[in-house]
Amino acid sequence: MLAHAYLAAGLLPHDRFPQTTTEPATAWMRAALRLWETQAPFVVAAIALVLGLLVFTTLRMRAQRAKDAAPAVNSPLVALWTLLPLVAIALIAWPVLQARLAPPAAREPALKIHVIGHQWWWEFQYPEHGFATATELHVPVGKPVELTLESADVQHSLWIPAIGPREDVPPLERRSFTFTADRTGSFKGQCAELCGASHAHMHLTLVVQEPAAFDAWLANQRAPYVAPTDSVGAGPYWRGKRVFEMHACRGCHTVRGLTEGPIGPDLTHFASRSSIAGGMFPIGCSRRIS
Ligand code: HEC
Ligand SMILES: [Cu+2]
Repeated sequence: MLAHAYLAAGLLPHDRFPQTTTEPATAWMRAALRLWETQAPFVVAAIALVLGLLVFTTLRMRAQRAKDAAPAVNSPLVALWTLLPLVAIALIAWPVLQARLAPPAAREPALKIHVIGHQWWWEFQYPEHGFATATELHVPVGKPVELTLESADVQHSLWIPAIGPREDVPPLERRSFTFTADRTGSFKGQCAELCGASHAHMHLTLVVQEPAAFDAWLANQRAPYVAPTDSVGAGPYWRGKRVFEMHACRGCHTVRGLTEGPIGPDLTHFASRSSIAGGMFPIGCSRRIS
């Protein structure tokens, strides 16, 4: 409710801030949001009470000092002031701890994805299906998905606010978590650990799809590259392929069926992504790097 009130107030316009925590897509994140929404009014009330008392007592002390009277110490009141915050903290901590310590529902993942953080892009390997892609992570709705996280270089942190936990991706370590997206849609995420010059441009998009649409996506990604069919020597696709093969591109990029570059994103189906280069450029934008 409260989150929606903020949204309605225009404080968090969705189109400008798509990485919002107020539009959850997992049970975990819904619980976290509920916790925040139930506690926020009490926190605001507590702050108002404390600030109000502060102003009130300051004014009173001044009046007393003017009369040169030593302020009387009211011991029961002092005890109350000490105990009240303790009780308040316990009341806030209890549901938080409950939510944090609750063991996640152990469900056998329906899909396993290796997530590899690179400076400065996210690689997504689908080992059960034999392909890798970048920047755009596709999962089926309603199925538990296990993400295994690794870094190719420095420490990164995977954060897709709609699904919940922000998980560090340190080098030389492997971490994992499982989530089940409960609605379809596109959800923005971002590397959340300063990892070098282009860290701010290390975006990703989680695309949650109906199973049929997801299977169609899988089938397309699994397929090797398609050779250009336009006129040899003159067609733009053919010329593009030649540039790719003749220049250093092939040393870094894999196009399955054509090249096996181990460094950059797999480009076999890069035109199927909605954006490239860590989400900096939407596909189809005519930006040229001279
Ligand atoms: C030295 C290795 C290297 C060479 C050579 C290279 N690239 Fe890349 N390329 C990369 C890396 C690394 C990235 C990822 C950069 C990022 O997103 O921050 C990338 C990103 C890209 C992307 C965006 C892919 C995506 O999904 O985000 C395209 C397209 C691309 N390169 C095409 C080319 C072409 C065409 C050539 C040759 C003219 C080329 N690259 C040469 C390493 C290389
Ligand atoms: Cu980063």
